[in-house]
Amino acid sequence: MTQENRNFRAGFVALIGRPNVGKSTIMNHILGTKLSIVSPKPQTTRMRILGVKHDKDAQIIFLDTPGVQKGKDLLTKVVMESAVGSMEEADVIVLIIEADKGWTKEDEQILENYIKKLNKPTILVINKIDKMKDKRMLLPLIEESAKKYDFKEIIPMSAIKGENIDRFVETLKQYLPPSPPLFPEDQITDLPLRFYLAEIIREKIFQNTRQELPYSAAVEVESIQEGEKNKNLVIINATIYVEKENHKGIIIGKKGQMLKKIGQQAREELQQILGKKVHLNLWVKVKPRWKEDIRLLKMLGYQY
Ligand code: GDP
Ligand code: MG
Ligand code: K
Repeated sequence: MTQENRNFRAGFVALIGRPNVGKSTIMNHILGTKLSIVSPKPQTTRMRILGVKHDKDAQIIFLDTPGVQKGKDLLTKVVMESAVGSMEEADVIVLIIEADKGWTKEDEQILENYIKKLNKPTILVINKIDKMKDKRMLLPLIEESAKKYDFKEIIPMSAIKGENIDRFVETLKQYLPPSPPLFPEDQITDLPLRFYLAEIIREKIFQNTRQELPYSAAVEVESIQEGEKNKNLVIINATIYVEKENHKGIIIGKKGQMLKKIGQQAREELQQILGKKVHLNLWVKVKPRWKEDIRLLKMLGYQY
């Protein structure tokens, strides 16, 4: 074993925080790819997405969790279980709060109900410092945070501007156990391609529709096939499930305009990801209470 190998570290990091604090943005910035979908609406992330950062001296495996949330339906329960599971699996927990909002009641609850109970090395990230009107408020917020818990480090950050991300990565490495790499170097996620592509399509629905609709939409990629004659072509068939008839109307839009726009945007991005020409066939189906359907949830990848 060389000196370099002996110093290598590898382990799991859970990014925890209420919806919209910037978990996906942080992970994507670190990985340099758009692995986790980002949107201005809360709860865009439903699945546990594993992203692997490969460095010379370490391998950091991120668990990008859905925001810790409340709700009675089965979907919420499954989502919560995966967030808790991530924390239990992790070597290091990262709690993220927002600089401009300070400690909210929900942040406090996550700290009390999960983090204090798990008692693992925890780093606090104070994200979105670019949104702070008065930068002098940062120091008091750091002091307030230090009193709440024995955080290993408190790191102010602007994920969107990339500020302090490098310092964050270096800090994380210090808390990972010595270990050989756990994943091959060319692998950046364990998320099956089918689910990843479905997430891209779902992101386009989010970005184009408003109000309560996106939360009731799910996407299933049914098949990914190579063109019979043209090997540079990929044919993707996907179904968008919604809970209500009027939601179907919104997604399809006047004269099918909305569905066309969603399809076009998704197709362009899928082509980039796959490096091939894509034919995307999208259907919209009404499935009342799909969030309660265990079989469908499994099919959509919400349960492992
Ligand atoms: P998640 O729900 O915790 O995964 O949050 P996302 O990563 O999806 O981010 C939610 C929203 O916050 C998106 O609109 C991001 O662009 C935005 N955001 C994330 N980080 C920052 C930041 O450092 N500064 C600002 N101004 N916005 C951010
Ligand atoms: Mg997210
Ligand atoms: K979000």
